[in-house]
Amino acid sequence: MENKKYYITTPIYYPSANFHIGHCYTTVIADAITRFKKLEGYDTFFLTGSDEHGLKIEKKAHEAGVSPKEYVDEIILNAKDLWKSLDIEYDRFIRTTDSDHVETVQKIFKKLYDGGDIYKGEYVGLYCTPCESFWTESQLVDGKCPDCGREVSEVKEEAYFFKLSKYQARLEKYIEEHPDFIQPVSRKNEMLNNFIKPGLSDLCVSRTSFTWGIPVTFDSKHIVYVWIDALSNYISALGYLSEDDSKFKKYWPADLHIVGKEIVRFHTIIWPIMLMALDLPLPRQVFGHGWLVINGGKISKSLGNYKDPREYIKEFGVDAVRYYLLREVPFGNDGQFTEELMLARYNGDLANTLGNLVNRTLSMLTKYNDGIIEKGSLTTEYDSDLINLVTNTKEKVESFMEKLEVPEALDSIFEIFRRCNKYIDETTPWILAKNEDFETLKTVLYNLLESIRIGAILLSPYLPSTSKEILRQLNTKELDYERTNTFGLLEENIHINDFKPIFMRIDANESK
Ligand code: ME8
Repeated sequence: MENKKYYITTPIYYPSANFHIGHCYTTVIADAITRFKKLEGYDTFFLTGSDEHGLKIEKKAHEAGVSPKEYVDEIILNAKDLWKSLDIEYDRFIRTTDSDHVETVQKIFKKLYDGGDIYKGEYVGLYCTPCESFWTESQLVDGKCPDCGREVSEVKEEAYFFKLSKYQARLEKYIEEHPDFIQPVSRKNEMLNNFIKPGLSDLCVSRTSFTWGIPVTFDSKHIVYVWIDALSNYISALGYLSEDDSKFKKYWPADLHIVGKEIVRFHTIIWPIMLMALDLPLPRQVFGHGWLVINGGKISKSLGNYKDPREYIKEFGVDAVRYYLLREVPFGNDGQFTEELMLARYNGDLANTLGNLVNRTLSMLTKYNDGIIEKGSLTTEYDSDLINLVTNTKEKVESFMEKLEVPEALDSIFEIFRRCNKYIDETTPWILAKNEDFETLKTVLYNLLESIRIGAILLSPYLPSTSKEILRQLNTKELDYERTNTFGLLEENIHINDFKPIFMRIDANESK
């Protein structure tokens, strides 16, 4: 097979002991996309991690009476535990305190300085501490930070600047000529019209007012601005400018940076300009997704409208949480999160459509054919419609995934399960049994099981443990993704006797 590579990243998260379901969104999607690309035969690299420097962390550590490193070492475990509980399979969890990252950032800063793209000056500006962002007067909303609505304060300091202005025309041209670079298109227009075209000012990229950051090697009272530090993770993680840069050579440029909409600005202005200044190719795509919202507002710690995502996992199971995140939110737009919606998706799609189908079919196989899978010699008038739908699904899923339309991809797989349920109503196996039409009955059961097998393989990137469990219950060795457009590969004469319901209905009252 041709050596196809796929490099995908999430943002690196601020260390927190209070992750909410919104934080899980980017990571679950990135995980599903990675698993899907693997099925398609790509050599994938999936990067996530934590963004550990900055004044905010320094202050929190001080309040807790520990050093910033001790503080982050402790709470970083929370992220790793959360990703594990969500079945996230990353290739590297990078921490911006990792020594290889620190070294690379220092080399990047020096390289930009030596190349004349970073210069020394004096900064006077309005700074939002919680967001670690500088704003101009005109960007403020009612005199406050446009991102979080909090107070900004005037800061004056000797600082290094990065020549964003020098690259403005080049960036604008690049974005115009590469329509896929910023997606969805609404975000591309927003970046061009609201930020780039009005003019880019040089960016202040060092700080002297606090110390928790990466020191500038040639001027040690300065530390590197957190966003320069954080964005560099996408290449430092691969060994850029290090002794072993084989991963960098293999995987860069990134195929996809998935980020929340509020940080698209950093990823489509500062980051590409850093790469241009370093003479590196730009990522193929930055995708800005919407937020998970509760009653129209962002889920947030300060609003207190969130639960630890592990509580939902305990209640509904990991795949139910993954399913909700992947299915409910139109990619690119905001999506609602409520426990009622979660329960409705669980009972409707997972328990009724899928769980019940699998259990009912295996029970009928046990009852009507002693649990043995066999192809019958007679057919029904409904077979070809079912078979066509099932064998066309692989292509449909691939075309949705190509456009990152994950909910649509997942729904087209569930179309198989819905069609199977309809096929049961159409063929009425219990009547076939009563009439002793066993050859048709075997066909009907085989077609159902084969459709379920194909559906389960297609489901594996999204609901990995459910997929595995269904395939285990089917006792099949035919697991090849490439052949999921071929019907009839499920082995005959397999004996099935070890099965149990995969999703049990949950009563609304029980879930409280
Ligand atoms: O921004 N719905 O980190 P972060 C969907 N360290 N996504 C949400 C969300 C919600 N309710 N709440 C948060 C940072 N997110 C930086 C990134 S990258 C070089 C540095 C998403 O921990 C948010 O949009 O504040 C972002 O993509 C991610 O969680 C991390 O946010």
